[in-house]
Amino acid sequence: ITSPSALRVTADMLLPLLPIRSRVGHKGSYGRVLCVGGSHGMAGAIRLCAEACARTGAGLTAVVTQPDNVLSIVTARPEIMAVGWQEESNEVCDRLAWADVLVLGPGLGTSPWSKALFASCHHTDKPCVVDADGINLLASTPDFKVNRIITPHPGEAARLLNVSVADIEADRFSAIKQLQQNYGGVVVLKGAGTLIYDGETLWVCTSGNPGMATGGMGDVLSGIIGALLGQGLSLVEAAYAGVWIHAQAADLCAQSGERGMLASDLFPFIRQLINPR
Ligand code: NPW
Ligand code: AMP
Ligand code: MG
Repeated sequence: ITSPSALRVTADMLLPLLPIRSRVGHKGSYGRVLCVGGSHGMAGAIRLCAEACARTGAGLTAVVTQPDNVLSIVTARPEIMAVGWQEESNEVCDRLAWADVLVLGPGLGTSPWSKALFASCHHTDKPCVVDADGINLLASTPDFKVNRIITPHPGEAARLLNVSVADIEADRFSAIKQLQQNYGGVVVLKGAGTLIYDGETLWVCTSGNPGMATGGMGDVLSGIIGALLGQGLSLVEAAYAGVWIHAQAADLCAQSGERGMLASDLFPFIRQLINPR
């Protein structure tokens, strides 16, 4: 898991990065984050992403998704602003203009609707987290971007590099370096011993546990990272602090057992970690 050249992410790195909640702060002070995704059957992915974002302290969280998903998302979490997107609609341009940060991909799918929505958003020069099907669509239209974090699991990393999962796992250090060279920005290579690399420094997170091997866990991570970008952390700070908060929340959650953990079970622990006593 570790390499002599990798810096280990630790608890004491987090607090100096989190902005103080000023007594005169308002919701516009802590980031407007737009989460884009959730095709048919995957409303849960974008809802988990958006709720994780709100629970990590973002001032305002919005979702652009399949029209059918809007009601379920806002019913379950009325704090989130959700709008449905159809291919002829300008809604996503308005929302992109509003946003400080974009999280693109959880549950997005790879259908023509997904590809059109991806194309409408991905040109942004705002700080951006690309995850899940956003990564799969990026693999078919590769580009190099500085202001972006990509968060592949080994299956997605294999698609980005056009190699096998076994190749990625055989040498995760070479894989993340190749991903950063090809795609730019910051790369988070997920899995036990998640790696973070910005082209200069390699970080490793040794927190986390196999209870995290459950659907929606990665969608929560992308929302956490989006919220940290919204609160003014740099790309690499948001990436390593987000990975640590996510993994540490999962370790606290696993104190009552790794089996049967749910991605949404992490929310109270995230809140505990970003508000230490
Ligand atoms: P295998 O065959 O399992 O051994 P995909 P996805 C391989 C949404 N979701 N970790 C793996 O190998 C996501 O947001 C919606 C993970 C398989 O071949 C995406 O938009 C949910 N995979 C969409 O579903 C909850 C690994 O990679 C492939 C691996 C698809 O995302 C679930 C899996 O990758 C989900 O989050 C590793 N360590 N190593 C919801 N509630 O709405 C190898 N693989 O095909 O991109 O599928 O990750 O589920
Ligand atoms: P995804 O596959 O996109 O849902 O992401 C899964 C998340 O859970 C990533 O953050 C992984 O690093 C984490 N995860 C999954 N399995 C493990 C494991 N065995 N040990 C540590 N972290 C894990
Ligand atoms: Mg995922």
